[in-house]
Amino acid sequence: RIEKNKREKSPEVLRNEALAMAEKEKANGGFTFPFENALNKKGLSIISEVKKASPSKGIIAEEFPYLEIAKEYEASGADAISCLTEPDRFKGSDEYLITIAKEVKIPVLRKDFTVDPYMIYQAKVMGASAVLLIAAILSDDELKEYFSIADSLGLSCLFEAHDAEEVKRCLAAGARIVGVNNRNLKDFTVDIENSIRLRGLVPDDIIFVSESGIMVPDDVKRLRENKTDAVLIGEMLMRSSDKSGLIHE
Ligand code: IGP
Repeated sequence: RIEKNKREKSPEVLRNEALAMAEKEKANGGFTFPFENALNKKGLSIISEVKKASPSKGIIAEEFPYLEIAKEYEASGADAISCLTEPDRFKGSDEYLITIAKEVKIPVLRKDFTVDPYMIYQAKVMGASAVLLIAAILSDDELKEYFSIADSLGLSCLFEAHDAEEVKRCLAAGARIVGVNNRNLKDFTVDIENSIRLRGLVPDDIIFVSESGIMVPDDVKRLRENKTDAVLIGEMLMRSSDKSGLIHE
């Protein structure tokens, strides 16, 4: 029901609501950008993903007590949560994010295919701290425009790239957080070496995230050794009873 109400808002009303929230934060001491702060801490940060299904794996979790999962992530030391809101291929929902953001203290990334400014204002109103900008589906101008809208609302952007060209485009758009997806979206194969290969293209003062296909503690070890600032882990944590992923040192 919540989700329906949110979507029924006109772009104008939604935008004003998001801007009002941002103004209030500015008046109360300014934006704190909690998502990037969480990833900026010393050592490897963990972004734990709440995900029911994916196009490559189908249904991952038959039972999906999303709020409990998010709370377990938080209790196990996750630095941030990634919540899928895309309803078709990922069986996500805006309502999941709204509830989780209200109930946990760590920042929440809206993991969706941002293709319209509306979705950024919506993310703000829903309580997200960050949105995803995928270089493969956005033009250079869109990357810049969406980043600037998010920034003006106090939202961080996770820029997602999967090859050298896209990493460069993200950096040119001003990215402060670059995530390299280890999943090849054409054939769904995963290879963590993809982020290791591209690591050197991203300057040290920019947060570097490795996304997808991180399945065993050794993957994490290898990424840590290669100066990765944060890992984004979905399936492995969703299937594990240990929501820390056994990856904290
Ligand atoms: C998590 P995995 O392999 O740990 O479940 O992957 C995350 O990186 C993946 O869900 C993802 C994603 C995306 C989902 C990466 N980029 C873009 C939706 C949209």
